[in-house]
Amino acid sequence: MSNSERIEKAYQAARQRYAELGVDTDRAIERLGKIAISLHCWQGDDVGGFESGEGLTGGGIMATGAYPGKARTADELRADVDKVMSLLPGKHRLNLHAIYAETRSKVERNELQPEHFTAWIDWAKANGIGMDFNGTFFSHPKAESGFTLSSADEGIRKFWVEHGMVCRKIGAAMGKELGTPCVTNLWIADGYKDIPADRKGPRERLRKSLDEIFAEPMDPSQLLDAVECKLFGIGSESYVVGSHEFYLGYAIENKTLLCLDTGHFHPTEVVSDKISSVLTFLDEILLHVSRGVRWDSDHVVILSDELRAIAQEIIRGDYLGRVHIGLDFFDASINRIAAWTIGTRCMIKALLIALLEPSDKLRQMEAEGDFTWRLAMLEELKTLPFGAVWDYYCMKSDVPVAESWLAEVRAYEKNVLSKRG
Ligand code: RNT
Ligand code: ZN
Repeated sequence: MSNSERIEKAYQAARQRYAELGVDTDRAIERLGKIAISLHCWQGDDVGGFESGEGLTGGGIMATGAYPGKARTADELRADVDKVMSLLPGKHRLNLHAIYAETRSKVERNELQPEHFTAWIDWAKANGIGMDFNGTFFSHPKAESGFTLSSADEGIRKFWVEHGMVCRKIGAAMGKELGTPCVTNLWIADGYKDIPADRKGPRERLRKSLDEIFAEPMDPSQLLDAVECKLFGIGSESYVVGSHEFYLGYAIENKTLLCLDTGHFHPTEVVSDKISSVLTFLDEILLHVSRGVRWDSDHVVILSDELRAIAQEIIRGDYLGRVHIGLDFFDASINRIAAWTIGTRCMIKALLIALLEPSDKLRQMEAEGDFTWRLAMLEELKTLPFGAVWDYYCMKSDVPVAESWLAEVRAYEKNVLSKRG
C-alpha cells in the first residue's frame, strides 16, 4: 500500500468512528482550513530585530540558547518564514515587531513610517497573507530606566507615546494594503524589581499615555488595537504597571482588544478559563499562545492539556470570529525553523481536536446533570484517532505528513542556515 493510500484508509476509518459520535470530520477539516494563526516573526532571530547588532536587551524577557543559523536580515527572516509556512496546513498570518523595520539609515522609533515596512507588506501581499504588528517598547536606551509609557520623565514618556502613535499608522497601512485588519498590540515592561512606594502614579501616567496613543479613531477594517497584560517579569517581580486588572479595565472602557499571553499569569492560572470571562465584556481578544515553564519562559508550544483546553474554549464558545490567535515563544536552543513549526503545528492540531469534539452532546449531558458521562466521554475522546484526520488534512493541503517535515528542515539547515555566519 502506498503512503497516501494508507493515510486515506486510516482517514476513512477515523471518519466512521467520529460519525458514530455525530462528528463530521470533513466539516471539521473545512472549518480548520479557514483559521489563520498569526506567526510571530521574533522566533526567527531571538527577538533581535534589525535596528542594531545588540539584539534583545531588557524588557524582562529572554531568549536562551545559541543554536546556529539565526536570521540576520529581513530577507533571511522572510525566507525562514516562507519555509515554516510551507510546512503548515492552511493559510496563516505574520506578526511583526517594530524593530523589524527596514531603513536605509537609522530611524528613531518615534519616526517610523509605513514605508519602512514596504518590503514586508509586499511580501505578505505576494503570499496572500495578513499581517499583525507590535510596538517595540524595549531593547532601547530610552527604556533602560525600566519605564516607558508610565515614565515620570516627560521626555521619555512622550517619545514612547509617539512610538505608539506611529505604530498604529503602520498597522493601519498594513491592514489597508492587505485587506484584513492588522491587530496592533502594545506591551510594555514597565515595573519595579522591589516594593514600590508609589503604585498609583505610574498607572495614572500609563492611562494618560494610552489615551494619547489611541486618541485618533481608526478604521477597524484596517486596525484593531490590543493591550497586553502581565503579572511580572525579570526585573519587575514586585510591580508591573500594566497588570491584568489595569488592562482589563482599560480595554473594557476604551473598547480595545485585550491580549492574553499564556505565560503572563500565575502558574496555577489558565487562560482557557479566562476566555469566556473576558469575552462577556469585550468584543474581541488577542491570544499570545506561549508555554511558560515555571515562569514566563516562552518555551515552544506543545500539545499540552492547556493548549487543547484553549482550543476547546474557542470552538465551544463559537469564538472563532472574536479570538485572534497569535503565538509568542522563542527558543534559541534548537533549530529555530523547527521550533516555529512544532509550536504552530501543535496549535493547529489542538484546534482540530477541538473541532472533532461532540460539543453539543457534551453540553446536553452536562445540562442533564450526567457528570459521570461527561468525564467518561472527555477521557474517551482523548484516544480517538484524530491523528488520522490530521495526517489526511496535511496530505490534502500538500504539506508534509507527520514527522516528514523534519527532513525538510534538516535540508534547509544544511543548504541555508549553516551558511549563515
Ligand atoms: C513579553 C510579552 C510580549 C513579547 C513580544 C516579543 O512578556 O509576552 O508579547 O514576548 O512582544
Ligand atoms: Zn506576549
